[in-house]
Amino acid sequence: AKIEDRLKQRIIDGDRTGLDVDLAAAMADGWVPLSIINDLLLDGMKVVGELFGSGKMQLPFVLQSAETMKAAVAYLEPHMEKSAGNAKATMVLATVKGDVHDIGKNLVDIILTNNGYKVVNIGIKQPVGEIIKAAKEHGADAIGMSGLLVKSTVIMKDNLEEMRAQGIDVPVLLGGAALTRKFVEEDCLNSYGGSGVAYARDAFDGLDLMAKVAD
Ligand code: B1M
Repeated sequence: AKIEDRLKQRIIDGDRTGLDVDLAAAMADGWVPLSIINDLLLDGMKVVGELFGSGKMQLPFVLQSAETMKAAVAYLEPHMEKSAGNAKATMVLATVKGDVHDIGKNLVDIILTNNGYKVVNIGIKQPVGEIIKAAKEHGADAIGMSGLLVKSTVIMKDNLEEMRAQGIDVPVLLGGAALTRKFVEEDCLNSYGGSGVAYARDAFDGLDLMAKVAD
């Protein structure tokens, strides 16, 4: 099979044996690391999501796919283009309470970091208190919340209310597969106000929004 198809299939199969060799071959073919992730590997992850959602794939196999994705991103990360210089702005980033999905969050981290932002990535399953604490401690210019479960969208909205109650007033970026722009821009905005809430469809959207914050 072509290298492109092989890489996508590796994510679907959770097949890490020889992954590095294929990734190196794709780069040698002219693929840049970010395109490998966005155009090939995430395509595979989409299939995994569909198979899992329709009951054709069991959770342990989804986990293997996720591990393969993580290994690929870890391999590619040092090869990504980086912009040097001082941190333009700081984001505190977390996956919300009750949610373990972190591949998207970590991509946001990598892309912002490689573009000169400071990211304080506090991990998964983070209660709002921890997010607020980190934001204060690090003087965050923005807060990013990620969550993939439908129930995470409700938690994000609650978090915004708690942040407002605690006097947090920096832009908040929300991302993750279960969110919609409408939910963020209508329902969530009402829960926060102040510096505003923005919806990021993908990690690059997140980068554009951070650029506005840093302006
Ligand atoms: Co889970 N899972 N999972 N899972 N899993 C989903 C999300 C699901 C849609 C699958 C499905 O049913 N089709 C479904 C949710 C359904 C729902 O809520 N209605 C689901 C479920 C049900 C579950 C469990 C409940 C299963 C169970 O235990 N029975 C369980 C939940 C555990 C928990 O959280 N408490 C669970 C567990 C897992 C694994 C551990 C096996 C694994 C996660 C491993 C890990 O992350 N370390 C996993 C995976 C891999 C998925 C799918 C297949 C893929 C997710 C992924 O990594 N995508 C997923 C299917 C899907 O999403 N359609 C699914 C790639 C990633 C790059 O995309 O994170 O969306 P994503 O990030 C994107 C954008 O959303 C955006 O940028 C990224 C792209 O550039 N983005 C941001 C994300 N965060 C952002 C933040 C920003 C900006 C942009 O700024 C702050």
